[in-house]
Amino acid sequence: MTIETSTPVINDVRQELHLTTPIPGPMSIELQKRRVDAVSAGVGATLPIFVTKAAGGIVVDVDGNSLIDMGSGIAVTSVGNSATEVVERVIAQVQNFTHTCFMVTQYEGYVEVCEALNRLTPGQHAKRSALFNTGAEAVENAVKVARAYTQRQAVVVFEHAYHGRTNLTMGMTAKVMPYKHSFGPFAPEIYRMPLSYPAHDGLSGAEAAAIAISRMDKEIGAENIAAIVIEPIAGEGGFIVPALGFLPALVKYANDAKAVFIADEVQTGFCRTGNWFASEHEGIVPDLIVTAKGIAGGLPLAGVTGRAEIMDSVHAGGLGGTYGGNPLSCAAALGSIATMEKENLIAKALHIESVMVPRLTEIADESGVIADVRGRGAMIAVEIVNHATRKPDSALTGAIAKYCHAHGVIVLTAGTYGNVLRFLPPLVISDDLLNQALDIIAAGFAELAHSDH
Ligand code: PLZ
Repeated sequence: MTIETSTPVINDVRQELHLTTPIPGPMSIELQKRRVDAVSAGVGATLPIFVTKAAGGIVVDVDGNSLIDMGSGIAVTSVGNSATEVVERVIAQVQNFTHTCFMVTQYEGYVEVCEALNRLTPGQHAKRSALFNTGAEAVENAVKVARAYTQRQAVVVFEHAYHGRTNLTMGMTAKVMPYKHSFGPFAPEIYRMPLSYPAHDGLSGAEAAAIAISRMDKEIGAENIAAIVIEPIAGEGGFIVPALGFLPALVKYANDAKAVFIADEVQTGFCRTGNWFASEHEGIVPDLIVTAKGIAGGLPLAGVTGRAEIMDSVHAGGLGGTYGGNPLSCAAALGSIATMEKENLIAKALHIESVMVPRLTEIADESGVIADVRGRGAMIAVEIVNHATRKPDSALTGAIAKYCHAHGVIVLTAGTYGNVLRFLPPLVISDDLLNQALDIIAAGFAELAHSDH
C-alpha cells in the first residue's frame, strides 16, 4: 500500500517548490531586456524574474518556476496573494463603481475601513481615521496632523528608521543609500535620536530611552516637539526590536511633553508580529498609528488612526487626495481584515515564529556567522557577521540571499549595514513550504559561511 500525501493547491497554484529552469529562466531574461529598455534604471528589483501567478506561499514565474515566498512583496500579502475574500469583494466593487473620490461623493467602504481601524488599533479611546494610498503618504499626513494639533514643528525620528521616499519621509529615513543619496535638500525640523539596539548597544530599554530623552531635552526642548515617530520594530533598518521598556518610556515622555506619539506600523501592522499591531507587545497606546502594506492584501491603501481630538483638530479639507481610500482598496481591506479574523492569522504568525526561531538559532550555532536571531511573529531576521572579525558582512548576506533565490526561495535583505536577512512569509504559508525554505537557507549558510563568496 502506498500513502499519498497530496500537496495543497490554492487558486490553482500547487503549494510546492518547483524549478524548471535556472533562475532567471529564458522568458524572464527576455522580459528583463525589455524592462531595461523601458523602465527607469532607478527602480531596483531583488530578483530578475517576472511573475504570472501567486497564491498562498508560492510565486510562479513566466518560465513556470514555482518559488517559495518569504517576502510577501515586503510584508504586504499577509493573507496570501489573491486571497479569496479579497478577490470576491474587489470584483463586486469593480463592477459597481471604481472611483468617485471620497472628497466629492462618499461611499460606505471608506467608513467601514475607518471603523475597522478604530476598532482594531490599540486603546479604547474615541478614534478617527483617514485613508491614503501609500505608507509614506500616511506618515506625512500623521506629521501634518501632529503639527496642526500641537502647533509645534519639531519631529523626532530614530537611527535606522525607514519612513518612505517622499521628501519629508526621506528626511525622516536614516539610511542614505539608496534612499536619500543626491535627492536633497530635505525638510527641516527633523531630529534623529539613538534607537535602542540591544544586539549592538547592550543597554536596557530604560538606559537607551534615558539617552534619547536627555538629547531631546537638550537639542530640541520638550515644548517644541510636535511628534515622536517610531517603528515599534525597525523594518528596513534590520528588524531591530528595541529593548523592553524603551517604547513605553518614549510614550511617557511624549505624553508629559504633550507631543504626539506616532507609531509607524506600516510594516509591523495587521497580524505580522503576532498581534494586530506590534505596539501591543508592550501595551503601548500610540496617539496616532500609521498603517499600510498588510491592510489591503496587495491593493494600495494606507491609514492614519488616532485620538479623535487630535485627528479632528485639522481644518476641514486639510487632509485628502484624489485616490486616498479608493473603493477597490477599501473592498480589499475589508476582505483582508475579515480573512485575518476568520483564519486567526495572529495565531499563524506566532506559529511561524515557533517554527523559524529554533531552526534559525540552530543555523546560527552551526554556521558561526549569525550574531543575532530576532523579530516577532512572522517578522524574523538574522544579523550576519564575518566569522573572524565579527563585523557586519553585507557581502556574505548578499551571497546567501542569492543562493536562496537560485534555489527558489524569495528572501529579502535589510539593515543599515546591509547584513540582515529578513523573512516576511505570507501568514497562510504551509509548514511544508516554511520548512523547505529553512532547509535551503541552512544549506546556503553551510555552503557560504566560511567561503570566499
Ligand atoms: N514606513 C515602516 O516599512 C515601506 C519600502 C521598500 P510605502 N517599506 C518598504 C522600498 O525600498 O521602497 C515603509 C515602511 C515603514 C513607511 C514605509 C513606506 O511605505 O507604501 O512604500 O510608501
